[in-house]
Amino acid sequence: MDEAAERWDVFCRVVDNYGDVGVAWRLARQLAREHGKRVRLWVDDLTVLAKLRPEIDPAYDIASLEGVEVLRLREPFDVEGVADVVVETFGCDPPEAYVLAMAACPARPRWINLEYLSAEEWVEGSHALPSPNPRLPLTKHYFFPGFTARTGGLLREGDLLARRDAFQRDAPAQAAFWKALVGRAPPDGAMKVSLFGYAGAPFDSLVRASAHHPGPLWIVAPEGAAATVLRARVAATPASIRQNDQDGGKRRETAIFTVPFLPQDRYDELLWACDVNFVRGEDSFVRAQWAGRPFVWNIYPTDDGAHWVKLSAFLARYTAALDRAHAAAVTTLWEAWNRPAGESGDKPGPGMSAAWPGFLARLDDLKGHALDWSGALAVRRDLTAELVDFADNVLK
Ligand code: TRH
Repeated sequence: MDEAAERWDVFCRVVDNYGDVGVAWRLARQLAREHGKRVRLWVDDLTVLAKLRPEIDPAYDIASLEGVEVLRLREPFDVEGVADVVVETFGCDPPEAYVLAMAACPARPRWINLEYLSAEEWVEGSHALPSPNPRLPLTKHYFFPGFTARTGGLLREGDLLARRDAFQRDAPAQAAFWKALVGRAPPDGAMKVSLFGYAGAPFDSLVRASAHHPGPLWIVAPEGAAATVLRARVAATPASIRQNDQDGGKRRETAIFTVPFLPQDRYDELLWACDVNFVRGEDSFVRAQWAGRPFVWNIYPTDDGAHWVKLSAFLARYTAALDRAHAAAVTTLWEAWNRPAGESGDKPGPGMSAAWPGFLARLDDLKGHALDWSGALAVRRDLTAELVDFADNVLK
């Protein structure tokens, strides 16, 4: 550890699920590994980080992982030094005692709020704006991830695409991955689909709509809402049919695998190994784009319906280079996937039965598009590099 290196404190409070800490961990690791920063990552719920990084034992308040000091964020907070740069993720506010200590520093730390990702146009106008503290001599700056040059970009490790390409070119590595995950490699020509979504997504309808796929189709769901629905479905399927499902898809049936929640880096491999990825929230949504494979986004639903605007904004960008029929196939499936299930649970999905085969029928072209999309995004500097540049050259 370089004692002279710039100190960064990254704060994370887990509001729900995995994305808050998923993003905070990725950022902290990259700051340490690729930018040589001395990084402390403060997380209020280490059990969630432990799901993504099983090396973390949530029984302990402190751990060291990949050059990052991981600490439990608890209140009252004992301030042990203030960093040069302070990042709060998703407006989570550092503890009051820490903020007071920031204000008391002769050289005020640079304070950044890393916001949520959106493809909406207003993001460009809000990115990098200052927000002076009403009580203290401190200014916090908003930093918005995004898809355009006038936003903060997307998290992407320096070697990510090279590792992806190497894995996707390496058939034995993929076979070994599948064997370790589900006990065998998929049959030739199998369509592999990963499934991660929110409770209420029409998982059951997806399986039903897969039945007519002309070839073996594997659906793989890490532990969570999708796995719960699929497990119940498998349990309710007569044993004779289940036997067919388990034969590796040779008889063209859909094979369903529920697997444990994967460590975060292994989840990337699942995305790289699949032909279509159903993802959700924020971080898996971005990882699916870096996988360079067609994907379906289950957006985090909000009561006021604002998520539909966010979904449309992304779809408009993502489908802009597609012809009308391909764009419609993507949009129709994404809208069907995000439509809430009926009151009584996962009813036959409005539209999934047509939308999914329509999407699969265009998969070859959509694969090319997904790769082009990730290539176009990768031309931009990644979010961590943008953030370091912002801290060094704008805030200093
Ligand atoms: O878990 P999410 O729904 O997290 C969220 C919430 O929507 C939250 O409200 C929002 O604030 C936040 O995102 C930003 O979905 P997300 O963002 O995709 O995060 C999931 C993380 O879990 C991501 O880092 C990938 C990781 N993951 C694994 O490590 N292993 C797995 O097996 C799976 C399925 C996911």
